[in-house]
Formats: sequence, structure tokens, C-alpha cells
Amino acid sequence: MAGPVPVAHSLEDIYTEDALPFQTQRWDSLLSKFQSIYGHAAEFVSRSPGRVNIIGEHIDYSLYSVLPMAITADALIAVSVTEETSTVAKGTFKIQIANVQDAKFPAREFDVAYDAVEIDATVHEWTNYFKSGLRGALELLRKKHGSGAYFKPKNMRILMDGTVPAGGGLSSSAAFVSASALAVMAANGDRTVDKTELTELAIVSERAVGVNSGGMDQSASVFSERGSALFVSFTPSLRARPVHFPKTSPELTFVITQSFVTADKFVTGPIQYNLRVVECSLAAAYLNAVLNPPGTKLPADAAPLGISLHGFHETYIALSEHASGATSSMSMPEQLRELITITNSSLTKKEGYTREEIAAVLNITVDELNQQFTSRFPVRAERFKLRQRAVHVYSEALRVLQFMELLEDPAYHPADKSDTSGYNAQLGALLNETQDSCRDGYECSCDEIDAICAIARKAGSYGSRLTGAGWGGCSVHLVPADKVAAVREALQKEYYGKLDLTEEQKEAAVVESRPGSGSALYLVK
Ligand code: NG1
Ligand code: MG
Repeated sequence: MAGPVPVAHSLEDIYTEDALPFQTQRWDSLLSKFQSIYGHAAEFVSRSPGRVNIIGEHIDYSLYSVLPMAITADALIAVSVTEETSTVAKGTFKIQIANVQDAKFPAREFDVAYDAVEIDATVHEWTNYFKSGLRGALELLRKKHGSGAYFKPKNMRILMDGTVPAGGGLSSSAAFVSASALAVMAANGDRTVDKTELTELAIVSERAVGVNSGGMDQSASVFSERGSALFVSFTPSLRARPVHFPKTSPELTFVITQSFVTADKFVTGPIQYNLRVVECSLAAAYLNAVLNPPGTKLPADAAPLGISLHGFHETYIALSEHASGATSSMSMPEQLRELITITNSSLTKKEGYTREEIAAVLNITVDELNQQFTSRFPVRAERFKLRQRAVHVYSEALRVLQFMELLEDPAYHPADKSDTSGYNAQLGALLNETQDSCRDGYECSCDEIDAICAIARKAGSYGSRLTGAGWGGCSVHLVPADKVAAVREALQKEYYGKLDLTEEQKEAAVVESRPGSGSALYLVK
């Protein structure tokens, strides 16, 4: 799967047949709008899709493997490169950027210093996502050009079109950042961008927007291949491989539904997403402190995921090194089960831990704790629910492995192919367990998502759960093909019918999703 981001020669290379009529129209209108705004044609389009996560929620930033797949909805960035420098201040280059939805995302123009892309993460500004991709790509370009060479970035004219709903858990942000970084690389002459390099730079770049995220979304956006899901691992280094679903009967489909509750990470970051990341690193540090010999250090920065928020599994590795023998030969699922047991007996306070309590165990002051764990991405909380968060992480990591085993180990495949409903139900049960764990242990669901999952299951979904960060946004449902209509109908009657939705929202509320292709460059002739 490694290698350069593919260059697409036609839309058939990018989209499945059913998507072509709409996409052809959309691309035509993007390119003609580009022509009318800038007075000349675009030279290329970079494209990166959103994703739905099938299983493995809120564990990527603890470096456990996840199973997402790309969707058809994507970010498109049409670009032309200009050489003229007359209007550009010395030592800077110019970016002109517009969006096809110009009422919502107004056009901007900015001069950027060669070596310093300024991003103000305190304001909610759509072009920040472009700038974060720009910053990451320029760093990579400078590295490639060698430290001696003087690298002068090109001026760019840009028109953006995104169809991934924002704040919906389908990762519009990663699609936008990855497409932006790819566009900047291509604009500066690099048209064979390595997928791993692009993913790693997009992961790091997106943090500039203020969310301390993991690497699932960018990996899914860049690496996905049409027709398959993607198993992504982060240790010892970033790896992604396609995963196929076995043929089942009844045939399985993934249905994605919106809740129309917008989880805006810009607003909720300090109290939700970033707080969970902090709780995970505190839990790992706490377990390390109470279980390992004094002075045992969890690993710090694990590139490319940067900051030292991992160490979850390292807690175990450190533990097993000091245990007498046997444990080191345990399989990963056995290790995870052991970690759940250890967590339950070591982190007993269900109501959570105060900063003072944690600092005392880590043998540091509260100021040092704040400095070490909460200074880069400030959080707001009185108590940190270390036990519940850790149990979620370990059990979710285990469910991903169990899901993969069902998909890939022939021993688990149904013998009688004429009816695989038992097998389908096993897959679905794992998704349902994820939803329970997200709702009760990680507290990242919401009433609306819980209701949608209950309705869908009653109407025939094998497994239903939130997807992405949660607290609103989308959910994903594993539905037999012959029950999709019933699920749709039930949701309409019991959920959407009670909301005041526009025609466009009604249209997008429930979609059947097939695994789509990842990032691509398209050269306009
Ligand atoms: P969303 O909010 O769906 O883009 C976020 C993180 C992921 C992952 C999931 C939860 C970003 C960019 N992405 O996804 O890395 O942690 O939540 O599994 O914040
Ligand atoms: Mg996002």
C-alpha cells in the first residue's frame, strides 16, 4: 500500500459507477467556477475523502490499531500556480483561496512568509485547515530540498469544494488538511508524494488547528482503496493495509446516518476530545506509577504522533518485564484482557481522580502535572475518570482484534454460506459493545445517537454505533441489504420525522456507504 499518491486520469479512477453522474457535474462546475473567478483554468485538482470508522473508537491516539474506510464524500482543491511576484512582498508568497460555498466560507487572500505559516487557532476560520496543510507541506518540501538550498514556494490560486459534512464525525477536517497538503506539494513541483509522508505530515499539521488528535482519519483519507476497509496500525511505525469483508448471506452493507447534532471540536475541544486525550495519558502515567518499580519511565515522543500521550501499552510492557517470565509470551488479546483486570483493581475510584490525587501518586506537584499534561491543549475538568477511560481503551483495542479475526481468520468464517446470519450477528455484536463502551465508559455518545442506534437495531441492523469523535455527528450501522429500507423507514418515522429538516438534510440523513478510494491528484488537461 505504500508508494506515491496515485494520479487519476479520469473520474472513473476515483469514484464508483453509481457516484459518477453527480461527481461529473460537480467537477465540471468546480472547474468552470475556477475559470470564472481567476480568469484562467485550474492546472490540477487534489482530492482526499472523508472516512467512516467501522471499529476502534478513541484509541488511535493511544496508538492502538483501528479499522476505518474512506467514503465517497471528499475535499477537492483546484489549483493554479502563478509565478508573478510584483504584488507579493519580498520574502513572502501569495495564497488566494475561495470556496464554492462562498456564503459560508468567504474568499481570502494572504501573503505568507517563506518559512513561517501563521495560524491563529483561537479563531474559527475555515482557511486554518488549508494553512495547517500548507505549513506541514512546506516543512516537508524544505526538508526534501536540502538545508543548503533556498526554497521559494509558489503562489497559488485555489478553489475548494468539500462534501464531507463538518462536525459530523466523518472527518471533514482530515480530508481538507490532507487535500491541502497534497495540493501544496504538487504546486511546488512534487507530483509523486509518498502516501506515508503525506499522512504523517497531515497528522502533525492538523494539531495546529487545536485538536490533539490521533492518526486514524488522515491514514484512512490517504491510504484507502476502493472496495476495502483499512486496517491501520501506529506502532512500531505507521502501516495501513486493505481488508476485505467475506461474502455473506444476507449481504452486509454499511449505513451511515446523521444525528444533526453538530459536535464542533473547536468549541468542545477543551471539555471533550482533548480532555479524553489527557485522561488517557494520565491513566497510563498513574498505572505506571502504582504498578511499576519507582522510576520506570513511559516512552516519550513516539514519532510521528508526537507528544507523549501514549504509553498505554507500554505500561503493560514495563509491567511484564518485571513479572516473572510467563507474561511476555502472552498474545496481544491476552495482554489486553490482563490490562483490563489490572485497571479494574488499580483504579478503583469510579467518581474519578482530582489533580491533587493524581499528582500525589506521580510524585509531582499539581503545577508540574498541569505543565506536563494540560499545557499544550488546555482542558477544563475537576475530576478525571481514569478507570472508565482506560477500560474503554483496552476493551476497544481488543474488539478491533476480535473483529479482524472474524473478518480474516478462515476458522471463523461460516461453514454454511447459504445463511451467515450467525456470523453477521457476531460482527454486529462487537459494534454494539463499542457503542455501549463509548456511551457508558468513555461518555462520548449523546441521547440522539443512542436513540438512533436503538431504532436501527430494532429495524434489523446487526450492529449500530457512533462513528468518529462522537458527542453528536454520525453513526454507522451494519445492516443486511434486505433490511436497509426498513431501517431507513424506521429512522424517518421515529427520529427524522420529528426534526425540522431541509430537503438537502433529508437527502443526506441516511446513506448506504461503500468503501471508497483514497487521496489522488488529477491533472487538468
Ligand atoms: P473525527 O472527529 O471524527 O474527525 C476524531 C479524531 C480521530 C479519532 C476519532 C475518535 C480528529 C482530526 N480526529 O475524529 O483521530 O481519535 O475522533 O476515534 O480530531
Ligand atoms: Mg475531524
